[in-house]
Amino acid sequence: MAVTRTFSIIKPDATRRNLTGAVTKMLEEAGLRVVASKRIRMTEDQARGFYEVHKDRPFYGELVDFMTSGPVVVQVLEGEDAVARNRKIMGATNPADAEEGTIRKTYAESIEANSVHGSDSDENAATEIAFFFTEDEIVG
Ligand code: IDP
Ligand code: MG
Repeated sequence: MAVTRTFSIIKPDATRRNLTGAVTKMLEEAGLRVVASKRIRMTEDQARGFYEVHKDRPFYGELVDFMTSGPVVVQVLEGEDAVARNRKIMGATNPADAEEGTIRKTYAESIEANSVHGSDSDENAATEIAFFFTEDEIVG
């Protein structure tokens, strides 16, 4: 299997509860390596742009409010089959449906405040990484 990259966000519900390290530890223990990381406060424009694919969903406005409600940690993760590996350790979108041992089962507060974002394809990972990082900020 090829070593690839994915994009992750530790969301405001997790940073508020001081879970940046705890979440990162679960990512690392799942075989992912943090090759870029920064703590930012997303602007409304950034959140709207990042979640553009969801603009027609009923929760879009609330999601933008949530993602700008506190600091987030944006990360590039590297590992074998990184997109699928990250989605597996994240767990289902709704923590009520997430498997035991996943980040969302362990830490998420709700379907919205679900602690982490992870890209859902290699193509989207590349787009999302480029949204927040320049190539020189990624050190493998
Ligand atoms: P994902 O994060 O598991 O890929 P998506 O369907 O891409 O899930 O949704 C993006 C984000 O939008 C979710 O992580 C969650 O924060 C929020 N979200 C998804 N569905 C709902 C909902 O039904 N109500 C409120 N927020 C939602
Ligand atoms: Mg998604």
